[in-house]
Amino acid sequence: MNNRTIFLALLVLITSFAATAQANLLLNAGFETNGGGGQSADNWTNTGDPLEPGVEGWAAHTDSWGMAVVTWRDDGTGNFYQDVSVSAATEYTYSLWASRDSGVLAGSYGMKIEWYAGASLLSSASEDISATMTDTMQELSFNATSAATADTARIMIEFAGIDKCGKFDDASFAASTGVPEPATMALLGLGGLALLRRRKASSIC
Ligand SMILES: [Ca+2]
Repeated sequence: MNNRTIFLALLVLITSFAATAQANLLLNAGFETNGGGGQSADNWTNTGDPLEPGVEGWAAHTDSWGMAVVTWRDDGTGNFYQDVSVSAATEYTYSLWASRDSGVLAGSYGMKIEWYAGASLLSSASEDISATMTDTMQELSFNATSAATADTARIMIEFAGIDKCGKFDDASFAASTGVPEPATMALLGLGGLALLRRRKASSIC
């Protein structure tokens, strides 16, 4: 196998991985279209008593708006979510950028996915992000496999008794199958380069 063949083989391999990258199923994932400061974002439902979540410019990670959870409206308990259609028994990756005000946090923040068949809740998966969130925006994510008969997922941020404001933006929910981690891509690239160098070193051409 010559260098050109190896290069083409690597190109096909990387291209095939790229072709399987799955689309973000969430609409208005950056909360940019909304009812104005303190209101809900289009495609998202906010709950609370009264509404703790609402869009704010100061909660943005990118562009103009992010979803904020404020502590001054009530008891710091509620959620915001969006429903999307899913395939059954399929692994998905849920990620978003998040931060919270500094200081010791009372209560908890969580990323949660609820799996439904029609209107029936089948099961859920959640990740407590209270200890991970800091006062600097960072991307948080976890993977979960949909229930055997699921056709809908409710993608949610929930909070209970929190006393520090939260900021959320750039959410993503996508099938995770076939998408290599960036580290895997980097290793593939390094491996390919090493292979080419070794071939070149031993080449008599
Ligand atoms: Ca945004």
